[in-house]
Amino acid sequence: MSAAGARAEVVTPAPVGFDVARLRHEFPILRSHVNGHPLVYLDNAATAQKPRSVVEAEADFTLLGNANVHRGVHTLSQRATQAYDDARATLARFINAPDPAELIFTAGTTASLNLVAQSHGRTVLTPGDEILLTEMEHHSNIVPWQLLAGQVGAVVRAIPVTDAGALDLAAAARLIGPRTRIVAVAHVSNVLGTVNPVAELAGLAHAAGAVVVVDGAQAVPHLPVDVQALGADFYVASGHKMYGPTGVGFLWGRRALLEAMPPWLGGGGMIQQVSFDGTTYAPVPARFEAGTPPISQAIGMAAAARWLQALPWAEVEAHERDLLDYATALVSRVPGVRVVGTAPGKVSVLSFVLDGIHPHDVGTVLDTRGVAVRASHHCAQPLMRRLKTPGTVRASFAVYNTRAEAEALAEGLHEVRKVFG
Ligand code: C6P
Repeated sequence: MSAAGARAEVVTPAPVGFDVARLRHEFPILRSHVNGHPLVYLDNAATAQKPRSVVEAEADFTLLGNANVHRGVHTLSQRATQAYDDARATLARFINAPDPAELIFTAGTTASLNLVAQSHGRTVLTPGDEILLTEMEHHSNIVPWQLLAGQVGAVVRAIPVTDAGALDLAAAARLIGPRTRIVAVAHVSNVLGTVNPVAELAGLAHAAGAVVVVDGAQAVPHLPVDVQALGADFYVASGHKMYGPTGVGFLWGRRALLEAMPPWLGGGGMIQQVSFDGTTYAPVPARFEAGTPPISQAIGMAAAARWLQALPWAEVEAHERDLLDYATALVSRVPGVRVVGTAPGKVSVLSFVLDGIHPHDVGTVLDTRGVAVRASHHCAQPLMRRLKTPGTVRASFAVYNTRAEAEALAEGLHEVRKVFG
């Protein structure tokens, strides 16, 4: 795999300051083979692989500590409750939230965004109000707002993206106005890798009296996140993209906003008193966690946060930057490649199209060589329209990827070129 030199031309050792080979031992799947080739997993933006410590944290709880939370007087239930609440505190620290009670466990980013739309949005919006998105949003940060807009008579608008894939901040300043109530933006684009200027947007939004909802799904695995420094009002993410389990995510919100929000889902665990004359609700966060929550998954996600926090971040960022630059240089040399998304400071994602070849065909040939990429519209069809392409090929990198894997990608693309001419 590493003898890629002839085609890829550049085979230079990475300036790695930490031991990637050792780190890879924590991910048994990375030693597997696919279609007779060593797996080259470059679909991390879809879901990241999980280190042993995360899987073990979840398994230990399930095998040795399993009980429901916030419901039992028995010892096992109290221990489970403690572990679940500890997970909340860990995640709150992970994003520098001022108070763990502001962090709500959900099923993931999509569920979190729907919760904000249906609870906060439905309460504050009136007909003619505006919800401002960006052209680079994932469908999860578009459709919930469209549903809401239809329900309350609001208008959805989008901040344009430049040809390089950066947010047009000047246009944002023009679009944010007295009717803007909500500005919802991806911290990092899942297609372009663009890191959006959230703090600047928050400044503009707050000056207009709007709140800022940040979709952090693609940011938390790659950037240290500080919700206070960002000036966010809500910040959401998924466990499975940050090396944690599926089926869990979080919504962080400012306490005053959360406290003003009505429940969205009703059920056990979110009430104070229930009677047929009326029901009163628990304070946050319980008010938004109806039913048995994803307990083992929350514990696994907290283990993932601890795992991430234990990494040497300066070195991780240098490694991921090097990988992205290296892969971009190699892939750009393949005849007919056009890289999509070249915003300065972008992270972790390399999207491209190959002239005359459908992305699905590229992905299929790469798969025969064990290289896993995503080839589609990436749940961002408005962005595809803006980019005038039905889809892209997307290689997305994680901390455990190597230069040799970038070379395998580039070699595979030369092969695609040979197959399709
Ligand atoms: N993007 C991708 O391959 P969920 O499915 O709820 O965990 O996350 C949804 C989501 C929201 N926002 C962004 C920026 C995302 O990237 C995603 C998930 C995956 O790009 C699967 S479509």
